[in-house]
Amino acid sequence: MSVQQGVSGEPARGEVFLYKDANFSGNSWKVTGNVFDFRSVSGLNDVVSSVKVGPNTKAFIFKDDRFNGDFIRLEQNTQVTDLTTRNLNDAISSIIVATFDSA
Ligand SMILES: [Ca+2]
Repeated sequence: MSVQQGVSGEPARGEVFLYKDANFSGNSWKVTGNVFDFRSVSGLNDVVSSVKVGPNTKAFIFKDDRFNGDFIRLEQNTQVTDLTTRNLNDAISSIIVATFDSA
């Protein structure tokens, strides 16, 4: 399973932290792989408001399931305190998590 409920500390390589509320608060999930439909994880669909991406990791977050609809790319070590600023608050339904080696 590529999603675990609850996070602590900061995301490591290959990890993306999702939070239900802005400013990295509320329920949280650690994601370590692609999830094509957030409805497969209890309480996760259309609720995420803030995100942290680990080192050597990129995330693509999508408004719709199966990597459809509006999306944004988040570079390594990105922290988005409020997805309202990216027009994706309480809206994302799938994610791609990609890991790479340092140059
Ligand atoms: Ca939310």
